Amino acid sequence: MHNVRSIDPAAQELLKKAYRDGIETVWERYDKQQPQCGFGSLGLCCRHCIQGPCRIDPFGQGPDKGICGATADVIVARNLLRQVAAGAAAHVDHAYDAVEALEMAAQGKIDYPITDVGKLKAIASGLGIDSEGKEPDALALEVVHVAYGDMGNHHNRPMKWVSAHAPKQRLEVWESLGIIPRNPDREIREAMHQTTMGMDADPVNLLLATAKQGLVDGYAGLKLATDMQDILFGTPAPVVTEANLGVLKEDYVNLIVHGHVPLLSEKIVQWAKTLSPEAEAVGAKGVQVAGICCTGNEVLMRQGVPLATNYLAQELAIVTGAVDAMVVDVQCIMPSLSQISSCYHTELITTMPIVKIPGATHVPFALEKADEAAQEIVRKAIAAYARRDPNKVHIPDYREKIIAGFSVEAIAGALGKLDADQPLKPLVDNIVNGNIVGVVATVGCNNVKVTQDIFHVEMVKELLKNNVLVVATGCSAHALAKAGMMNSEGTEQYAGSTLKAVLRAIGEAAGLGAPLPPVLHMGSCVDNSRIGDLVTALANYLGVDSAALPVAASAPEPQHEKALSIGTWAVAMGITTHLGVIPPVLGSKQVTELLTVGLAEVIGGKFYVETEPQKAALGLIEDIRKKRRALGLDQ
Ligand code: XCC
Ligand code: SF4
Repeated sequence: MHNVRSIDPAAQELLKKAYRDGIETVWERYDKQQPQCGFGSLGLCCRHCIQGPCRIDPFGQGPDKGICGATADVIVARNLLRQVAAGAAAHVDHAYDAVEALEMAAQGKIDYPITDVGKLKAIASGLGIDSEGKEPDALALEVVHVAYGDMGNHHNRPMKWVSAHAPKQRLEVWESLGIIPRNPDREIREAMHQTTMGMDADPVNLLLATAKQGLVDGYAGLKLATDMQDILFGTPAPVVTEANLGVLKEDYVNLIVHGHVPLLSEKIVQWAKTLSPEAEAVGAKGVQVAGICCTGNEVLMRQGVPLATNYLAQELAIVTGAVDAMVVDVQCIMPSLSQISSCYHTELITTMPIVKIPGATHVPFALEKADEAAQEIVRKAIAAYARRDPNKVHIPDYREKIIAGFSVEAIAGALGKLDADQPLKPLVDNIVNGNIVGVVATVGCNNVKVTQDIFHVEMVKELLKNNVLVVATGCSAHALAKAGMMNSEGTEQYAGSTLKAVLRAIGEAAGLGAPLPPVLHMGSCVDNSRIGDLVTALANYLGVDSAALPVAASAPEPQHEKALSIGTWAVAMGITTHLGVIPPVLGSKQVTELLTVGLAEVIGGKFYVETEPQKAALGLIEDIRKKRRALGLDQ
């Protein structure tokens, strides 16, 4: 139960309006679920066959085995593997759509550009493809061929996307553990098979399979999706805009894009500009597009579209009464949006064949007809504007300036102003001399079990104060953006003295006229691949294992299965990965011990669970200091 539901002032204001308007939100539904099932919370419930459900008594007084004989350890490990595989499936499905889009774009079958030929060549070269004298379309098709080759690999060879992009020393570790994925679809299928009734009963073997799913997620999901999207839409470069629901405008048609895949939202951003005269014809000043969740991050990074809000406040966006249309693609979309939209004039629009919500309008999105779908959606928003009831409108007056768009290329670009030949050198030098103690990546969601954004913000304050540089993605990035930690003022306010000096120097050299923000927005959740790329580049530059770097990760408020998959990838990279919400594993001492201690011995990384923000920050700093000492950077 909550005393405070959110620290976001816009959300707080809208919660009061929701109450007045008689709207039930995620927080009320959470309260109604109390107390939540103890068996489920501990991971001790199995429904993998229909002799069950079976549950293990955590107090040792009731049954200690399922009907088939599965123990608590087996049930917990199987459940975790399924969750991580499900998260990986979501990302791989996303990536597959992006590969298909690049293929069709290169074949001239769809009206999508190949925007970033430089990135295309860089990816081709990483895969060992010679770009000399080749047209972009032809080169793109060769890259697509390799991607499809991984997706359809019927041999026992490692996925090329893994072998081409992973840190060299990591490949040896994964090879020795036998966890390098061959084909993402095959691995996900295998995980489903391995966890069905009467299969694997060895918790250690199940956890290794889970680690393999982490690699599936990291390379066939995140990395592949980002690579394809950068080629199509461009690699992000710094952009300046604003975050929080105050970006909605009373006199504009407000169109929110929500979900994860930018294939449609890129088109919507484009058509919102083109069709602006039609909005003016109905008395609006134009069309304001704003983003929720990771689709929001995608169009922020590349187009500078402002952020509306993150996961937990998606319903509250509609409660403003000022959202004319909300268009959703995939993942993290609350089914409740339909009910809430019906209490206002908001047009909720679903677009994907696998995401339909009763009560929403479905505008089917297909790559071949993307422009038509985007136009139809923008026009629906314009039409809804005319139905907006001014008496129901309340836009909270909160927005924070943000600088986003920090791809690895953009970071190298800014640092390159200090050392053009070795752009990573200034960062590394400042890590070596201790001006920057280390780097923490904060990623992942909001979770209704935690006061919205509090863990992200409070933990990051502590990290910055201690001169730790923070990079962020996903809903964590939204939280830190809304809290004013992604602008130069944030550096002055939150960064410790040595970190501040470095950020000032970089900001000056890069011609920003102000310090670099203390938290660098690296994009959506699939853009965690960018953090992976940065870690890989640092490891290769220093010639050390990524597990040795003074780098850590944290998902302070994780809710989605995808967050577990991403975290598993980070652990497989050898990185200590903090979780601020306890996943359902405590029912097994063995699994819990392996995840938080035992795994580190074989894979170098581990999960670290701490539910108090300051303590979590200090724990991560302690971990970073240990790594610094091991590298001989500190005494
Ligand atoms: Fe969803 Fe990506 Fe989590 Fe936010 S952070 S709640 S997954 S939108 Ni990925
Ligand atoms: Fe019960 Fe075993 Fe069936 Fe799971 S697989 S429901 S533990 S009998």
